[in-house]
Amino acid sequence: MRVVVATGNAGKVREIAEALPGLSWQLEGLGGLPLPEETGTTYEENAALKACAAAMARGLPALADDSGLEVAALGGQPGVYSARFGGRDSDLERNLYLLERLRGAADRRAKFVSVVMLAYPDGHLETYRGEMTGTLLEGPRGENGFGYDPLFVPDGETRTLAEMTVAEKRALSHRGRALTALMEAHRDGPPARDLTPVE
Ligand code: ITT
Repeated sequence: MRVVVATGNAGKVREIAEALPGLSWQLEGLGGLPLPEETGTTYEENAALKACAAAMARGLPALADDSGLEVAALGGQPGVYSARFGGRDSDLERNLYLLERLRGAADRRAKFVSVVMLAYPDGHLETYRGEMTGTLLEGPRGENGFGYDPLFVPDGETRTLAEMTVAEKRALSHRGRALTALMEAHRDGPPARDLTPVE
């Protein structure tokens, strides 16, 4: 099956490609197709916007991920707004802004959430969600990954996500969990679905 990977984030592309080799899918890029503005207030809404736009434009199933970091001391912010946190333009600036917002905070617990959606051109949607809890350091460590990875140490680990390989991150990450659920659902072909029109 040909599947469009509907993301402009190169870090996500790497993780999605690494996580799905068990399915003999032919993953394709956006090929210049612009993604819609993320006007939703939930991960599900934004993932559906991205996946459906790509599926309809390309006439192929499309996979999108909407994700974010929820910080306990900030009441769950930045959440769905993680890519635009503080209006900062780069991962580095957003990490510095997060450190500034958390300066002196004793509670450094945080949670990553990923909602992966597979949309078909006929409008059918499959949704998979994954989460990962951990703590935020007071300074960055590691060169791998993207986004807030250099600040985040998953529970039970000593290394940040940016000190792990793509495969190590997948084994415990929010996105890895969502993609594993997708892969299991598709191991024997697409999940059975009822296409009877709703009366
Ligand atoms: P697309 O919409 O094109 O997929 P995006 O980066 O804008 O790319 P989101 O709107 O889902 O994606 O924003 C998610 C942000 O949350 C992302 O830019 C990072 O800042 C952060 N984030 C999500 N998953 C992450 C991860 O695994 N590691 C580090 N940061 C992550």
